[in-house]
Amino acid sequence: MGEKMVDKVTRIMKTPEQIRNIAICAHIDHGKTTLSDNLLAGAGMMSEDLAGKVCALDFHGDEQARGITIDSAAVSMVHTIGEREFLINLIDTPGHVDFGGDVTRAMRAVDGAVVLCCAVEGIMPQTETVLRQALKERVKPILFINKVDRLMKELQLTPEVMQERFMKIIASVNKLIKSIAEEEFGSKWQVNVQDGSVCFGSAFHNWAMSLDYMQKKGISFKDVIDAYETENWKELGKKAPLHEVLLNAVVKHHPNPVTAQAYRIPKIWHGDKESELGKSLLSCDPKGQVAFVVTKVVVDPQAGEIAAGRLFSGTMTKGKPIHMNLKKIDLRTQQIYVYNGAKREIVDNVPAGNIIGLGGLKDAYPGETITERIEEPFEKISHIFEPVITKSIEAKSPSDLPELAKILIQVSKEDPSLQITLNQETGEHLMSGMGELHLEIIENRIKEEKGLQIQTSAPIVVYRETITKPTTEPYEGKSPNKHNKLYFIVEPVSAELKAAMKEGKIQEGRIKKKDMDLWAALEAAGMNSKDSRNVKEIFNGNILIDDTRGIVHIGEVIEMVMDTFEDVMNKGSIANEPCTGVVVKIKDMKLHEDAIHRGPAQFYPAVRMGVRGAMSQAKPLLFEPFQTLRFEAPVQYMGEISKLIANKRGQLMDMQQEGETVIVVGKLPVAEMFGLSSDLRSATGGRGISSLIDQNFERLPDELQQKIGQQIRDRKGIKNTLEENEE
Ligand SMILES: Nc1nc2c(ncn2[C@@H]2O[C@H](COP(=O)(O)OP(=O)(O)OP(=O)(O)O)[C@@H](O)[C@H]2O)c(=O)[nH]1
Ligand SMILES: [Mg+2]
Repeated sequence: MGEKMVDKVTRIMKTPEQIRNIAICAHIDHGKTTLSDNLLAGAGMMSEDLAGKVCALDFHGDEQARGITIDSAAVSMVHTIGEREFLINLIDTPGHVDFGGDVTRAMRAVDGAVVLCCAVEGIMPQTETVLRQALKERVKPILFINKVDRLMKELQLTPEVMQERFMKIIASVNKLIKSIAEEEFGSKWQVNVQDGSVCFGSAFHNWAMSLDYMQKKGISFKDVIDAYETENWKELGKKAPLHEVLLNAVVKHHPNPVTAQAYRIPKIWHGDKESELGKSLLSCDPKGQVAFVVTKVVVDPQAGEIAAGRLFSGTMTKGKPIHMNLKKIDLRTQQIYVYNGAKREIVDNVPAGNIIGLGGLKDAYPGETITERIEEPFEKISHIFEPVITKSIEAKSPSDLPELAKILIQVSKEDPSLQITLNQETGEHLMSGMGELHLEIIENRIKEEKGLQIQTSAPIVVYRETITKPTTEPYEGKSPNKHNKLYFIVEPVSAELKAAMKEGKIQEGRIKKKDMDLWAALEAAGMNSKDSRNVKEIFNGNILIDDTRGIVHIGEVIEMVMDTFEDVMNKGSIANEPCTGVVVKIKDMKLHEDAIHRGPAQFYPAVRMGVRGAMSQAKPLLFEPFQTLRFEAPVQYMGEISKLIANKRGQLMDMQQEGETVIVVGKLPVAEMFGLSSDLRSATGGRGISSLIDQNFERLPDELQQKIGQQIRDRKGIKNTLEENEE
């Protein structure tokens, strides 16, 4: 008997040069899971006959039933090139935008991405989104053009037209990489046929080609065409097996963890690079301090919570004392898992550079940084889109309330794109998610997988509060004892700064030290250098600036100002909805000499009064979520689609005809989008599809401001706090 697979995996894990950490990502349905299955089968970790037919990586029942991926799934496999063995740690990601948060998080764990593109559909909105997600984390893309069988079998294209189609896809992907990536990577990471960073094939029929491979094996494009003419594509799968072609390309073009961490760490970890941990992170040192980032939490019926993620530094051993930097908890590691195919196996220790699972970390959420001592955590993993719809949720039987609370905590760990809040006024739980499907899936999982009977409300949209003009003079906030006075002005965040924040160029959080990178990023987005140096905190798209001078005790009170700033930004004064796009500047402070008279009980109300008061003078308004959608349908439905958009308070942005197909881009308020997919189906005889391009919060029309504000307040059982402030 040869070496057991798990022993092989654990052996190669110790040689970083032989590791590749990759994600498979694409627009919905382009074939990611079929391809991932195929790779597993090729590596001998799944029966070849099943590959492509079962989507074995869609572990959940609902994924199988619906035929879509909901959760990202990690697997590991061994790939051999000549004499050399490589460990491929792979994450299959979901394509539906509602689950896009999982893609963002997976990108933290990997160094390379295989971007799939369906040869028939071509570049779709999510193709661009996944490229953004990858490049933001400095994850290097390569391209796989999938479903090439359909070009021949269904569309019966000639070789020339097929090649033209490939060239068009490649050119578009390169244009996107160039425009999205940071300058130094934009040109370096262009994909091309010549060097084999572009492959094409059929995940369904188990074959793939790259120029490299074709030259090495003496296969020509004509062989591919012939195989389909003679209905002999099985042969193609033997001549050019998908796993061999694609994993060769992965090994050649994707970096090993040591190479990758040298340029990824400066982007995703903002601690001191000269420190012991800093050096160890940059070199992926297995002898250094442990640093692990959780990217996915899975609740296993037997094993309990498993936190999967990337070990960037040190060696994780069983029983090691560790610190969770966000939760600020000390504990010891329990089980350490590695992946052997799709199976989890318990091991004693794993060195840096791998994707692993940790058992028994009850309080770990995705995004957590686990180290040996208290350390600077990794950059927050922030998803491009925010939750836009909410439902209230309650247990059918009141006695199940504690169980519901427990399950909701579990669910929000498994899926941090879901936000759970408790409405203090009414005592009801609210869950906010990315879209209708997202909430539907969560609801069903609570019922089916967790076995709790629940009831939910109809969905409502999530609003934002913001201000629309600057205040003219400072607003005074006074402490209840009248001994402390603070003065605030507010102004809207500029469009340029907003864009920079959305693109992740500006990091959120409290600013503790001189952060030159942040100053530079703020100034690049148009902030003046005096303000940028005084920024104290960036919170949910709001900025706190200390514009005071010579206040002796400021160091003792600034934390309290920040606490209250967050509090006010979490609950705006119109309807307790979260605020965004507000710059708060502290202009002056008059503080009592004696610390005893400026404790939290005095300070919080003073800051709150000052900030809310200033905002009430700055024309506060409600913003609502808008989605920009791409509609595609046969050209005769052009009129129907424009009508659909207009009827939903939408705006037509673009319309283009490509052959028999019309592509329409429209921007619609989410509040009018409930049931859109069935409306679209009936408007287009079932032949129209839509996909999300972008999402933004924009001003709610004036005639709706009063009405919606009142509706939200009624729903939440709050009175009009804005009027209170204006008294
Ligand atoms: N003809 C053909 N069909 C394919 C190919 N690859 C995948 N499919 C089919 O496309 C559909 C979607 O495949 P999946 O692998 O589930 O796609 P996915 O990208 O994982 O989908 P999501 O995870 O939901 O985004 C299935 O019906 C597959 O059988 C291919 O190369 N050729
Ligand atoms: Mg899938």
